[in-house]
Amino acid sequence: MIEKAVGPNEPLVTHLFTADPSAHVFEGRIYIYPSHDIDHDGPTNDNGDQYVMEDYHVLSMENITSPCVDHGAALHIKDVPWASQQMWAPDAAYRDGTYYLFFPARDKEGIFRIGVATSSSPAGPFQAKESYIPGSFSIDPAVFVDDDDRVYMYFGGLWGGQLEKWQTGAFQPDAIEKGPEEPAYKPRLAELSDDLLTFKAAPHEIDIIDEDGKPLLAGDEERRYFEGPWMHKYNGRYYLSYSTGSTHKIVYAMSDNPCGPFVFQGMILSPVLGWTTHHSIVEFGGKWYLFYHDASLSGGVDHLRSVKFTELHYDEDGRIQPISL
Ligand code: FUB
Repeated sequence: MIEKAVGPNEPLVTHLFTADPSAHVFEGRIYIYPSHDIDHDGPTNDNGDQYVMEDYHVLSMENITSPCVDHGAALHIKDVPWASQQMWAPDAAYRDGTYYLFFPARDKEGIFRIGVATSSSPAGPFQAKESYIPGSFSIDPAVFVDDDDRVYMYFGGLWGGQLEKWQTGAFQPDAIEKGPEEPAYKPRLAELSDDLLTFKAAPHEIDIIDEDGKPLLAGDEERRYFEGPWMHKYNGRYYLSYSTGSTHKIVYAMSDNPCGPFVFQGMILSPVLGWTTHHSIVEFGGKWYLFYHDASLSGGVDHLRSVKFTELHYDEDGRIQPISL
């Protein structure tokens, strides 16, 4: 389905609710890989039970002012042998003629895992692998291909995303939450194998520190990592951006190394309508864009969100100019 031309800060599509946009330029077009929000009568809670998504649709735009195309259902949970429910924020990557869709979902035991599906087209449809990536857990995979062709997956989300239940390296359903003075939970990083189907080694934590080199604390809710990581590179430096969750901001930290440590910098996007905030950053035609979601189209229903974009600017030191909508 093709809709009218899209402007900045307007829903890319209005016939679907979409969230968690991961934007990439493939074959000269902007492709957006969002979650597909659906309505239901079930509960809303901190466990994220309201996000009951069952499939993915791929969106694309010829350029930043053109209509947005919905390429239809690209992968349904009934076609993912290992998954039971909740297809949350996905991402995509390309290598050697194949497009890879990375996505989290709960396995048959209710534990979030990260799976892969492949296609010969960036628009799908995608064919899921039999099992999730061995050693994967939690949510929100963001896959970054570096200039040297090494491929990294950043992932992890608190609360519904279960990251705090993995502190020992094994899933602990009754894990005790950290106190506010303890170091914050950290996002995870794993380098992908050459075929992008497995991790080269077990995922490890990434350090996010303040300007004095101290780790951010769990009680520092204005700055600490919550979910929704994204990695991009600008002028040779690595930018790790993410959601602060309970304070509803998109913030970022910088490093000279894709593995960190990352030094906290500041806010990219102020809170939007709705509890969640989730974004991606992409360069197209020499300009930089922030793709994000909010719940304005549904009148504030947080599990019925819409993907939008806005232009992003850097200052001369490479700092991102904060956006307040
Ligand atoms: O869409 C479900 C979850 O909400 C995502 O995985 C999080 O990043 C948040 O946007």
